Amino acid sequence: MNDDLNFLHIDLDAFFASVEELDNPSLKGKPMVVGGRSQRGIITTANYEARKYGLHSAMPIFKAKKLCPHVIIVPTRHDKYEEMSKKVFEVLYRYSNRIEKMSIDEACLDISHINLNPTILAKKIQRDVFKSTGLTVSIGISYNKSLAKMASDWNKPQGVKIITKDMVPGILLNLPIGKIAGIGKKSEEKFHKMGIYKVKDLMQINKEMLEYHFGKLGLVVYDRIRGVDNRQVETTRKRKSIGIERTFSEDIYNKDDIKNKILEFSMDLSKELKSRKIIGKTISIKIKFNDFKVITRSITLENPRNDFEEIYHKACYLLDNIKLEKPIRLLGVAMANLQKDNIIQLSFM
Ligand code: TTP
Ligand code: MG
Repeated sequence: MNDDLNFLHIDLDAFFASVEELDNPSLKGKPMVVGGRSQRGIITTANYEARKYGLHSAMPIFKAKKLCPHVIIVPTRHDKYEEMSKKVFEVLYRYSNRIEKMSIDEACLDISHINLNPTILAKKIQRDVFKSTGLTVSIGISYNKSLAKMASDWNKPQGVKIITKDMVPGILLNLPIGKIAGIGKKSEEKFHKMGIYKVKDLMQINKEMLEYHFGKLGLVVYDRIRGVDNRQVETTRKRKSIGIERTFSEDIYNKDDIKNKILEFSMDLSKELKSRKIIGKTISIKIKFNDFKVITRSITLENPRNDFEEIYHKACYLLDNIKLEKPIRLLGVAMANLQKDNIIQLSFM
């Protein structure tokens, strides 16, 4: 096992700005922010060029213009960012079914089942996301959720950082307290007023004192800086099945024709499962007759599979046990009872 390094946090680099650069490459290398065009607008994000001038998220546009008069301002296009975010998550689901979506550009993956060196895995994911979307990401890997998040922010953009148990708390001591997940702007200011700026200052404060001043947050912070975080990845989507289903332009009656369709669907389904690195135990078929009566039949295998031969043979077996009394207008083949295929082959890299 990967020395308990079961958490992978991924965060897109300058997300909204990078999407805009993809659509308009002439923006690359120039200071650019995404945000409202009006004077009262604020920046949603700045590309890395603009960050050199001190521009950042939530800064008013008028201030950005003062700091960098030649900054290019691009209006926000949420639909486009949602679409790109979806594409990124599709890539991530090829690696793990246990994914927690933290925001539009951020996710935490449970990678406990992946037997790959974590750096190789992170680089592989970076390459795959880039190949599918043209976007770059930073990745952090650690033995708990908050450290993985911190690690993903470590050397942006395109960073990979791994935090192992023996590195904590040493590696955290010189960090500004604002880097600790859970400490927002307000509590950061409160800490500053108490003369606490860095994690090493926080380390000096005992648990009772932290609880007294910050309540529950104080206790969380006390644990976090000592590398204690027992939260699990909260799966936000759990697919129950993956299937291929189609309504025909003309009803089919002939059994050989139906089997030909099953052959085609089984191949597509197997390809889909393999690309997501998923195996399943329950194969089912669904038939809708031309009077709209629907029949589904399923069979559960001893061991999970995703090869087309098994899907095809079992689906045909199910078909053979259905009385085909009328022409059919819809056919579906699906796999349920899914699990992640543990073996990620290095040769695929
Ligand atoms: P972030 O991941 O915080 O920022 P980022 O991806 O632009 O840059 P980084 O490389 O540092 O990760 O946020 C993701 C997107 O969310 C960001 O591109 C724009 C949007 N956003 C806002 O709309 N308002 C905000 O205040 C922040 C912080 C982000
Ligand atoms: Mg980001």
